[in-house]
Amino acid sequence: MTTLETRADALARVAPALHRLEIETPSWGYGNSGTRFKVFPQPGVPRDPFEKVEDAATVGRYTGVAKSIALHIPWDMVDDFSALAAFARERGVRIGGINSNTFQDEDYKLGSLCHPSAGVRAKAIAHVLQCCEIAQHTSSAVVKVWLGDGSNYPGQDDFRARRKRLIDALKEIYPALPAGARMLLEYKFYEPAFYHTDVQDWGQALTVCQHVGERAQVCVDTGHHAMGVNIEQIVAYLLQEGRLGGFDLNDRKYGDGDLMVGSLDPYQLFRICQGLVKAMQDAADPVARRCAEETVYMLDQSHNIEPKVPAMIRSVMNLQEAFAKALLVDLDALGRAQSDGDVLEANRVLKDAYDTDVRPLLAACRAEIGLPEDPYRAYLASDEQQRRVDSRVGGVAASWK
Ligand code: RM4
Ligand code: MN
Repeated sequence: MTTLETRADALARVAPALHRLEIETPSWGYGNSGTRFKVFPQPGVPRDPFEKVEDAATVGRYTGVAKSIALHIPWDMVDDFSALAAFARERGVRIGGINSNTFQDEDYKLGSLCHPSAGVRAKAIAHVLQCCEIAQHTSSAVVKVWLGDGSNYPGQDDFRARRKRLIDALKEIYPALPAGARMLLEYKFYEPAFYHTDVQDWGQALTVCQHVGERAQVCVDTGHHAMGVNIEQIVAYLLQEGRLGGFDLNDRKYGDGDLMVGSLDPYQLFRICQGLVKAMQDAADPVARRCAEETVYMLDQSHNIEPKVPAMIRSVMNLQEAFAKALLVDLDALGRAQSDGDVLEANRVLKDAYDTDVRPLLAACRAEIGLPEDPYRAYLASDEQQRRVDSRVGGVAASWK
């Protein structure tokens, strides 16, 4: 924002884009979770996918932008997915991406889609095909594949052979995607495998997608990189290739921390958003522009010690703040500074936008459409949490394992 710009100008510029920004929350972020050391249960957490949908709908109601919930199969298995989708619709949310899970079955010890045995690969393929079928019932536009595949010791398996198995498997699955739906392939640099991971980074994910088909795209989980990796640069290149499918958003200090997005490094989140906002307005690069417009913003977070619904609300607000700041970047001034080679001015333009306190602006945007100005405080002041604790007694609380 330039110093001359008024709050009304800023509001007019930022509000339409902010109202359009849709954020997907993950079903697993509402259940109990923890580390491999301990899962700490909380009272009032959902006991089944329907109650997870209720929580997602609550986040949607308070924030106005969390309009879909991602499912994880088999964690969210139900008998009738069309009924779950209808239940969601009645509460004002959609079923979003269907996340496959090929990392928790005994058979997957040596991998799933990359496994040396054709039998195990067939089982993993059948699972992802089942996810495609579920996507059909829920009208989901995304089927996501994240693999725990890899090896622990040098010599354990052959890199190229495994990659070929993966490409062949995804090619077999691809035609089963619902019409217009996309396959998102997510990378992670290590874990659970410690020596090599089959889809370890964005380049590996991208080249596999290129073999599979146009609608195979890369998912960037912000927690899945080595320290210091320039994620906004990766995002820029994936946009340019038209292959950025979506984000799994979270934050972390070290490994895959699954902390609230923007809680540790909001400046990095801002830089990522800035690349997206710029691409959305880039008439000279229609591929990047379209790709940015279709990018899915999903939160991939597990709330281990913090209350879950308010953590989700805060995460949504953090992302909105990063986006609002990105929208305030004066792109003309930035472009001029870049072509003049004015290093300091270019950086100032970015930093000025980042340093703007956008919270009053966001409060005004929300008020404009009848939402609470501060969704987090409004939720805390309501009886929502108590009602959950009182009504969700008995049964088994949903948990990530
Ligand atoms: C993985 C990856 C996937 C998520 C699972 C729970 O590390 O991030 O996206 O579905 O965790
Ligand atoms: Mn993820």
